[in-house]
Amino acid sequence: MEVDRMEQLKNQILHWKNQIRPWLHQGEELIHQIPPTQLYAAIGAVLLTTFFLLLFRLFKRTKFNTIVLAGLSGSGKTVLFYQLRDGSSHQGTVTSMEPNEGTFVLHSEITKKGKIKPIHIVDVPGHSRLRPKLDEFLPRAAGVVFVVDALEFLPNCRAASEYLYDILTRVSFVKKKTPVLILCNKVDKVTAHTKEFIRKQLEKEIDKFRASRTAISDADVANEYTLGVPGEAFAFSQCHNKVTVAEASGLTGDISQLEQFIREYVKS
Ligand SMILES: Nc1nc2c(ncn2[C@@H]2O[C@H](COP(=O)(O)OP(=O)(O)O)[C@@H](O)[C@H]2O)c(=O)[nH]1
Ligand SMILES: [Mg+2]
Repeated sequence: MEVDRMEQLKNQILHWKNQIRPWLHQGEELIHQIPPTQLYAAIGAVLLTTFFLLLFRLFKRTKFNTIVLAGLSGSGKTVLFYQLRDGSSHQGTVTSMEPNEGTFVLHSEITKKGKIKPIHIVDVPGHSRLRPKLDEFLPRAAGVVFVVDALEFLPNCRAASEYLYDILTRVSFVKKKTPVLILCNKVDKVTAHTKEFIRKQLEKEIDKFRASRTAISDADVANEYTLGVPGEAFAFSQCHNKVTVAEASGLTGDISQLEQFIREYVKS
């Protein structure tokens, strides 16, 4: 019985083989008809396409979705973080000393239909002791939001400029051309300074830093990118990174310009 079945199977296979043989033969002849150069070109094209497809996928996966909120303490970063996440300012929460971090769909986009890409937002505390945290987050940033207190701007102008200068002169940051949004916060109060005024003051202050830094020896500034155009007053438009200015109020939830910036650099 067993032997019989084996025999049957053998015959079946033989039968298939005989049927396929002419096909194989035809295929072989066809390949022989094609000039070898054309054959190689075809194989090359297939390999190249596969390679590029793989590369493209790799590239897509490493697209950053991190937005860094930086700026002095008290500028309103934490409130903005909560507004983006929950659509509420969560008044009365303790001042955070740890980076506030989260990956979420923007509150304003929750009701949107379709697949929405979540955004990773990091609120880096402004305390100078914690600024080394920036080294961790800046390289992964799709964009940096530098929050400025538009109410108490003048007393903080120098410190804010120094912080911004520190970010804008990091060689790795400049090379990546990470976009920066200077966000003038707290515009809900009538005494808030305008974004144009704030931009000009920051430019003036950075110009002073620039002058004093270029006097330092070259060894010290090896890791530092030199800002601006020599002999010209500093303007953000001279930066390698795209720097824009916008307004917001974390308190009232008027954050549309901030959300626009985020969506420009983290596509949904
Ligand atoms: N008027 C006003 N006050 C704000 C606004 N955003 C934040 N604040 C206040 O500014 C203070 C500092 O805010 P916070 O988010 O903790 O700043 P952070 O240190 O940058 O995280 C808090 O007392 C907030 O209530 C705003 O848009 N308008
Ligand atoms: Mg905070």
